[in-house]
Amino acid sequence: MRTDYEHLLVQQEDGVLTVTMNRPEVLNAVSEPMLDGLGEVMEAAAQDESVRCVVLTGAGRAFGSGADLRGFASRHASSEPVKVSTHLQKYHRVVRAMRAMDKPVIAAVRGVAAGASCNLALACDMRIASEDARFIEAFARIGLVPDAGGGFFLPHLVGFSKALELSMLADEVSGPEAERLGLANKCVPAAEFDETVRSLARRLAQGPTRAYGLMKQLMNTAVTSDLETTMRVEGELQDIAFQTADHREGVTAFLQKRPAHFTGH
Ligand code: LHQ
Repeated sequence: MRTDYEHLLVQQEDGVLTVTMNRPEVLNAVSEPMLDGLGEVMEAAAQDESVRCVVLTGAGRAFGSGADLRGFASRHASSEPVKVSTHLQKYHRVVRAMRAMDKPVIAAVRGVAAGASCNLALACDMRIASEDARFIEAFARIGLVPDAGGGFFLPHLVGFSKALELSMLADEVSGPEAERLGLANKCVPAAEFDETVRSLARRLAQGPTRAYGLMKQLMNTAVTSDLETTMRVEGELQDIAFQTADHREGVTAFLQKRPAHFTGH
C-alpha cells in the first residue's frame, strides 16, 4: 500500500488505515494533489485485505476548509471557460470509493469542516465530532451549491428542510448540535477525541468485516430505492453473510459463552 502522498499522511496499524489531510497552515484546504491522493488511497484501501477500517481526518486544528480558494480568483480572471463539473469528478471518485468500500470508513472531525471537506465527512459511514467541531455548508457564502456528494448525504442525514436551512444560511453547526441533528454519530470532549476514534476504529477493525461490507451495500440500496428492491437485496446479501466464517464463529462463540474472534472472512 502506497503511503507517500503529497498533502496526505497515511498510516496503518492493527487493521486501521488512518488518512490525514495534511495542510494545517490553510486548515487542510483541498489541493489537487490531496484530492488525487484521496481517490487513490481510498481505492487502494478497498482492495487491501489487511485494511479493515479507514479513518479520515485532518492535521492540526481542523478537519478541512473545503476547496482551496486561493486559486479561484485567477481562474475567474482567466479568459478560458471554467468547467467546474469536470474538476468535481475528482471529489466524486473519493465519495464513490468510500461508499463502495466493503469496510467501515469513519470521519474524525476536530475543528472546522467546511464546504467540500464537510461533505467528504458526510460521505463517510460514521462521524465522530470533537466538542470544538464546526460543520459548515459554506457554499452559500461564495454563491455556490453543496457539492462533493453533499446534495445527497445532507438531506438523508438531517432531513430535507434542515438540509436546505444549513445550505442556504451556511451557519456553523457545533459538535454537540451536529450530534443532536444526526450529522455526527457522537460528539465527545476534545480531551477524549483521539481515544474515542482509536477505540471505535479498532473495534470496527476487529469486527465481522464481510458482514459490514454487506451492510453498506444494504444501506446504500435502501437510500436509493424502494422497500421491495431493498428486501430482495437483503435476501441476496444474507445468503452471502450466512456462508462466512465470521458468521459461524459468532454463533459458536455465543453457544460457548465466550467473545467472538472475527477474522474478516
Ligand atoms: C484557506 C481556506 C481555503 C485557502 C482557510 N482555501 N485557504 C467548489 C467549487 C469548485 C470546485 C471544488 O469544490 C468546491 C467546493 C468548496 O469547498 S467551496 C467552499 C470552500 N471553502 C470555503 O468557502 C471556506 C473558506 N474558509 C473559511 O471560511 C474560514 O477559513 C473557516 C470558517 C473555514 C475557518 O475560519 P477561521 O477558523 O477563522 O480560520 P481562518 O479563516 O483564519 O483560516 C486560517 C488560514 O487558513 C488562513 O490563512 P492565513 O494565511 O490568513 O493564516 C486562511 O486564509 C486559510 N484558509 N480556508 N478554503
